Amino acid sequence: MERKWWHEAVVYQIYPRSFKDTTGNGVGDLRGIIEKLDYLEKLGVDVIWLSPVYKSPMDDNGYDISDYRDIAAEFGTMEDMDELIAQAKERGIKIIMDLVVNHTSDEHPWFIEASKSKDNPYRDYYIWRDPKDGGVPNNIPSIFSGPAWEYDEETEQYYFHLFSKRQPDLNWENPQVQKEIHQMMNFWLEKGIGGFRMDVIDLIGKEVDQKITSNGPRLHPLLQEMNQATFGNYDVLTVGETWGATPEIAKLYSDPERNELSMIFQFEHMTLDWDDEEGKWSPKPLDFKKLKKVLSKWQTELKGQGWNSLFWNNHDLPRIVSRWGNDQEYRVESAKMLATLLHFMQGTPYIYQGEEIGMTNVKYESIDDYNDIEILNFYRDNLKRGYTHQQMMEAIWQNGRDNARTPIQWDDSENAGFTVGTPWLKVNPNYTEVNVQEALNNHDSIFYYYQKLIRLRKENDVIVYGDYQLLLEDDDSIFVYTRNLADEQILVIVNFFKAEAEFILPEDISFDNKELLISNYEVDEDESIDKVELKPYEARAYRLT
Ligand code: TEU
Repeated sequence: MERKWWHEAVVYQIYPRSFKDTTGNGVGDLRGIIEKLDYLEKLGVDVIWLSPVYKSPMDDNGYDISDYRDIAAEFGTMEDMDELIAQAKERGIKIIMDLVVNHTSDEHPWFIEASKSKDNPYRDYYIWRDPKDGGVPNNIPSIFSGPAWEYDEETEQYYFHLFSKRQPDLNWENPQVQKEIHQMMNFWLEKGIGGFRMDVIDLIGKEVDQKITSNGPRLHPLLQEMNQATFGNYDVLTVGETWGATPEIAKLYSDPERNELSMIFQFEHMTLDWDDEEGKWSPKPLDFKKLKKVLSKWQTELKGQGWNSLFWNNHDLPRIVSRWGNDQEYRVESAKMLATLLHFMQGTPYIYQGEEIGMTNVKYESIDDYNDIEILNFYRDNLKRGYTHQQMMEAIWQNGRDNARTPIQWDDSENAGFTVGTPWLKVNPNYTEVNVQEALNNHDSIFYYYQKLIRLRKENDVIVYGDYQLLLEDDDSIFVYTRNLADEQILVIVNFFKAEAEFILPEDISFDNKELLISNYEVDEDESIDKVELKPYEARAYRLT
């Protein structure tokens, strides 16, 4: 496979609303990001994925766009955006934009026009259907609760929305829609951005009358056309968000021969502790062996025919240290363990803001302290269905999206140094202990551990290109794998749990020399690894030659 710059890159996701406020309005902004570029350069990342900053009524915090070519006033101006791109470039950092084109905001001029009448030239930019038997055209549900259809009194038809009713789905069967989106993408590419993260891109080939929403028949042709008309003409990174992808589907997107995307985000490992039917609001315990199996399957299946993205977190998911680590006694050790496990795998690693200092989930008592539309809709609808407040709060504490969206904890001053005003979402009360300033002052911090992982990837081709092999598949508590390239081998050993565990070196691993690359406890370099007693959440990586 031809080598690409993004094979070797590490990406950092910024959720701008929660990153750094410079105006005192309680909302993070572009100037706040510019101010923190030196921090990101120090961490060593190559790319920033910027969650949406476009003009938006913020029904879904920017994933509802009313003008793709303008910046939301609360985030700044287009001049700020241009400066961010330029200043990042000076530090060798590329900016990738969030491309949200499954839907727009209901305040987008296209939708305002489309709603005016059945024969408006923009009507067909969206998906409209007549009522059926006096009700919804069919029973497709919205991902944010309730039906995916909203009735428009004025024109006596329903329009389709897979997310909130203020996020009407675009009609991708309309060539005019395709053309407008392609032009908009080129507008951004011409500014010199590093690529796109493509929001719910697996939904654009939908056929609503067939009740097909994801992976529809038109999806891959649409992406190939998009590639040709836009980013295929640039050397950029494209990553599609695709919740239902299997490795087979992933190859359709990311096999270089097919000219679609660089890679996708797959979520198979991220839903292992969700109920098969009820989903995230009904969590179940993680099956650790299944996690090993799933991650390893993705490693081996895409080899040579696609490319993985590696992530534990994003703005929709709970904080990994609270989810599968230990956010109390072993917060630092377990955060480093999880980082080790992921960063030695093959693929492009994504770090979500705050992950590099081990930020944790929050537990607010009152529903009024939450902001996310998904949380609020779930709460409202399930209260009606007879669930108790306590039941729902437990689910929200565990899997609510606001866990990831609390403001970044910069220091131990009021509001964690995020804003001098009132933050739009409450700051996690642990900011006096967990914050960037503390991390930068402490050489054993999670921050410096991530910095080292990033550096190791830059210095060792085997981490980027080596073959992956899972070892000790049936072990209940440790995750062990190797990466191999020519005569080099990396051995990663991780105890996933709090209880101590024993590692015994498999017989087929042989070497003359070993070098400890990184570990989250003090380790004697000369210690034999034939048999190791692993401490709680202990992680080590060796280079064997
Ligand atoms: O997420 C897609 C999506 O399906 C999520 O809403 C997900 O289902 C849910 O959070 C997990 O239960 C993308 C964006 O990442 C998300 O922030 C947006 O709200 C959504 O699309 C709509 O644009």
